[in-house]
Amino acid sequence: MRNFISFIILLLISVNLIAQNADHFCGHQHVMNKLDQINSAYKKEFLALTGEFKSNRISSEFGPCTVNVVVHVVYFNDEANVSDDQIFNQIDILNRRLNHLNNDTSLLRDQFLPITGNPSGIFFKLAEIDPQGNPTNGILRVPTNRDGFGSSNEFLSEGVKYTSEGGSSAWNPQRYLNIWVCDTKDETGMPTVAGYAIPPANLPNWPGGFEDIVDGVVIQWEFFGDDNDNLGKVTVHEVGHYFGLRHIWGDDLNCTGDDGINDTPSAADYSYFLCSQNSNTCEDNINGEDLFDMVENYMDYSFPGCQVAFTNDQNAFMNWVFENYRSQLCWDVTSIDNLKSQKLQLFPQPASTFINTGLIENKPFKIIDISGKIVHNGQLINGIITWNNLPNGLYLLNVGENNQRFIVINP
Ligand SMILES: [Ca+2]
Ligand SMILES: [Ca+2]
Ligand SMILES: [Ca+2]
Ligand SMILES: [Zn+2]
Repeated sequence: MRNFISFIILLLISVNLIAQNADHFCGHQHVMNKLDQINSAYKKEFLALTGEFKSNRISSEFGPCTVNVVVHVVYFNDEANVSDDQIFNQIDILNRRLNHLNNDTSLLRDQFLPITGNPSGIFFKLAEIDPQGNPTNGILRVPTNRDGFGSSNEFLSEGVKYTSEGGSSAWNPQRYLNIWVCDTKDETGMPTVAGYAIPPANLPNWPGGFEDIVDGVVIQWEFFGDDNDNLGKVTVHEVGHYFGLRHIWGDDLNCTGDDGINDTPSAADYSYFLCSQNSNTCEDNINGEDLFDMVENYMDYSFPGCQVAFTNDQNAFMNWVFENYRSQLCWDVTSIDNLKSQKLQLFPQPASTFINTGLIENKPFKIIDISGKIVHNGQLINGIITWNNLPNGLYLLNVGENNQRFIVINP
């Protein structure tokens, strides 16, 4: 093990080489493992979600709709204070690559043409209004005295999401896709990952216990934008995870692992950052064909230069997650007044430890039980109310002029 770790450290002496090492590439497995530790049903519930999609989906029809993005550039050295141009560039890459509008789709082999071409319908723009309703350019530049947010026993860099920990606190994750661009390096001086994503907290594959984990995307700063060997693909890959996608090889070393998506060919393993066109490690039947391992897919670990597509089903899955669980990310300046005066949209229901109001402003609230007694009050945080102990029952939530009933059932 020690030799292996030394090997990894040697391998990582050049930061560009992170992209050549699976453990240090995308933190998805670390995220999955962390969530599975907190809730052992996590992976099982994830499979239930993809099963629900498979049986209910007809086509991806939501949108097009534009996600409001806030980029937190949290920098220790000036070089990590990435330029506005690189930020604009990364947003453009997301728009193109999630909608099959990139100009390198000719790299797709013919056999993948029938399963690609549809857009996700998900577009991105830097936010123009902040959570207080003030104009913004959607970019927060935050100097920090922390030279890295990772640690060797905790691959994730969650501290970057909190101003109190030297990072930059999230804007309401119901209303904004938060992207943190930072240094994930640990005590050894090496970045722990190129990036990772936490999916939205109200996905059905995100059961109780995770409401304290702020969703969004974290990117090692050298990988942001296209002025690097990665060409902005890490962020595309992580936004894929953010909308619920998994790795196409199923995160195992055989053909059993399933990403839950019908039209992505299974693969025994990831593609070792190569672009090999002759690899067909698992037999599958996709529209009657046994397709090659799809190195062209953003959710593989293949050579970034050959990653040019999501499949139609991957795009439809992201669209379905967006429509059913994240449609509040999509709003524009003209609707800001509507958002401020909107009705409560309480979920999940029944609730057990928290409820999301869908509100954009952090207003005071009261929870009143059936006898008329106020049992909990305070201020909304990112539109969410949490509590320690509310007995099972029916409650009334009051926020300003709005009143709505909800049910609590403790598991
Ligand atoms: Ca598949
Ligand atoms: Ca596999
Ligand atoms: Ca195959
Ligand atoms: Zn990944």
